[in-house]
Amino acid sequence: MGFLRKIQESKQAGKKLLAVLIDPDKFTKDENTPLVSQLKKTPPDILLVGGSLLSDYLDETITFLKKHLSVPVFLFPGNVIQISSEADGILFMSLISGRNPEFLIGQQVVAAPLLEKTHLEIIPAGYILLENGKTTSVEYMSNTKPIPQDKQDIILATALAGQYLGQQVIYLETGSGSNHTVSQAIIKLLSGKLQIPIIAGGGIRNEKDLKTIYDAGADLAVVGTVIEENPEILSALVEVSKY
Ligand code: 1GP
Repeated sequence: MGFLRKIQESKQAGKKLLAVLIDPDKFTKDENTPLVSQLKKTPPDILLVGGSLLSDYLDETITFLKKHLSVPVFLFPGNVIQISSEADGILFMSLISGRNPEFLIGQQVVAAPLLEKTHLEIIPAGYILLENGKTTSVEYMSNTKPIPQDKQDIILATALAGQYLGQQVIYLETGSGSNHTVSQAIIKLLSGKLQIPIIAGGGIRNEKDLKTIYDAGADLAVVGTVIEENPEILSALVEVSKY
């Protein structure tokens, strides 16, 4: 089963999924690191690999992850050079909160002929960047403005537009290392109105944050920084995702 099917079926069944974001620049390709041991012990449902800016090629990291773990590995690309045929799939994102044509369609056009040559599962994703009180890497690198979290009508309209344009998931992002998660009110509002699954990421630091995100209606939550800093917390987070 492809991962899109999995997330759709989980949504229908009211089940929750957990993704761990791997930044290849911060990842050590050694099976004895606490992070890799923990990923083996309590695997999440999916690994996302990518970042706003990478200083190395992705292939080796993905090959390593595929060799040592039996979890689907999907690309979470910050730009078109972050494509690898070693992965299982790609979140094919359009940054719909922004008004920079390069991240709405430009990079996607450059990527499409490369993707056509791969076996990757391509999941069309509407990516919505939300304001979190500080300038995030995504905001700076994409040269787009995040939507303020109190502009709920604009956030909803953006997500609905994504759904009507055919995107299969909506990804709500406050940015890696953010001090705030996506607010519960926003996730609640969108999950009551959208038919497609909701992914939420940015600022999830503990079980309570994760539970709040799930209770609000997110179908897949993404954690990055906290797992880099404290891999052992993954077992508690995986447990929350299965409650
Ligand atoms: C993925 O940007 C997030 O959507 C990851 O954020 O690093 O804050 O967990 P954190």
